[in-house]
Amino acid sequence: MVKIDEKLEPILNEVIRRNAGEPEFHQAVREVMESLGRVVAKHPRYADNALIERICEPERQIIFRIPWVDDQGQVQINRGFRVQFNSALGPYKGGIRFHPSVNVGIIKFLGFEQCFKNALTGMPIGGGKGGSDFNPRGRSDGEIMRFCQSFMTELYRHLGEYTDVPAGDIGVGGREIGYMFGQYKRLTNRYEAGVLTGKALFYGGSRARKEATGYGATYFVERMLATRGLNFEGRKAVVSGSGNVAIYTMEKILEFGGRIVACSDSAGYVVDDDGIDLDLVKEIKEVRRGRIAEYARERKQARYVEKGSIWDVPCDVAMPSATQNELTGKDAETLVKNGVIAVGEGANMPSTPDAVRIFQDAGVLFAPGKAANAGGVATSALEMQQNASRDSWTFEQTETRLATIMRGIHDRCAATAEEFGAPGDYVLGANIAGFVRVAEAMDALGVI
Ligand code: NDP
Ligand code: 2IT
Repeated sequence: MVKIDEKLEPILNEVIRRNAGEPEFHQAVREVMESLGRVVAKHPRYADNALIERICEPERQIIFRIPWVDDQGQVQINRGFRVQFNSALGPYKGGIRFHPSVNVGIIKFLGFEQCFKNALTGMPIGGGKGGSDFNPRGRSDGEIMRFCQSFMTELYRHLGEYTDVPAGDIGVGGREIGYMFGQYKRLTNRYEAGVLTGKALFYGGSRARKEATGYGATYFVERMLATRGLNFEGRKAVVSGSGNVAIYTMEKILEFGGRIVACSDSAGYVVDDDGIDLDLVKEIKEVRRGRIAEYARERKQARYVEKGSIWDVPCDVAMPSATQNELTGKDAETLVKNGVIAVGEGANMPSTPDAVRIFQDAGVLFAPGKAANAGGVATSALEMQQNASRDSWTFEQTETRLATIMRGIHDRCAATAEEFGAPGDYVLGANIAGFVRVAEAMDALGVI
């Protein structure tokens, strides 16, 4: 573990003490603290007025009961969360996750990361995150709708286009956003398009939002490769997951001339040496809502591996795009041994701390999630802009904005890393650049 600056260590210890049993939150805070030592050494005023302590404490945390009736007529209970972390830069902004693993610590880690990610985009959005331990797997459309309605029946009072603007995350896509928007509209009697992002086009959604996280992560990696005179052309890529982020990461890599050799879901991974057929993945995941194992049943040259790690598949570029801590130190060693050049995190915190260290020590280009996957939330902010002006932009216009934003984030991280004496360290660059923007805004607003 990296040593924490002596001014910051007590802050981290206090975060651990008062948020007991939340290892993901501790991990996310620790990583930022590891980077901030260089900032407080250069600019001691950032350690004044309990600024860093305040940044680690969410402004508000909401936990609520979600009762709903399943198709058998049984009453089910889930738990809902919204952590409104920081609104110094704008309304709380961040996704909603439906997954059985969701708990307050996971939502808090995601909300904490979101503050710095959103700051990095340069757009007027604060940080928040929400979700539920509801498991959508195997649920009918009617069950999903009733669940989303019950979720929103409690949450709506805490939202608003100037207050808190959720979007999708794991288990929440266009269908769920539609059901939540419908219930919000009904409860408030307001057609307030800007209260949620990731909407379908016909009721205020933005073109390119669905593609934005994956496309954005690939733009980031392309720019990072270019710093070494490299590109995607002819390169082998492995992308974990097969959800929203993974699918559109694969699409952009293919457009850049790369080849996808493997993708996965939580049950296993598929390897296709002819190159993954993305149309088939989309059909299985987006249309049928099926499992990735179906891919190998329909493509004879492909193989499905039920146990084991997708990171055993040799590649030049690895893009973990499923979930937190999915890529371990052992996986990182394997990837390095197999000659990986670049790793771009599409998911939030998918690499464990020792994995990150192994990549950086081996000189592998490494893009942390809070920078590389910021294209999703940045395009959500573009959706908010379109809603505010009652406008709708073309795909090209929106994607061009996204590409410019991603280049900006890359360059800001690279320049900040250099300024603080760690050239090429995108983790340090992202943490410091994101922190400084949040800190400046908080400082200007007084003790809040
Ligand atoms: P989806 O629900 O669309 O897809 C998630 C994918 O990851 C599925 O293939 C899923 O497999 C797999 N997965 C989920 N949980 C686990 C787990 N515990 N172990 C192994 N695999 C798992 O979600 P997204 O694509 O939207 O999100 C993926 C990641 O990207 C998350 O970390 C999210 O926070 C992050 N992200 C998402 C953004 C967005 O705009 N959607 C923006 C920025 C980051 P299975 O179907 O088997 O569960
Ligand atoms: O992790 C993320 O940045 C998201 N899930 C997207 C958040 C958003 O508000 O678009």
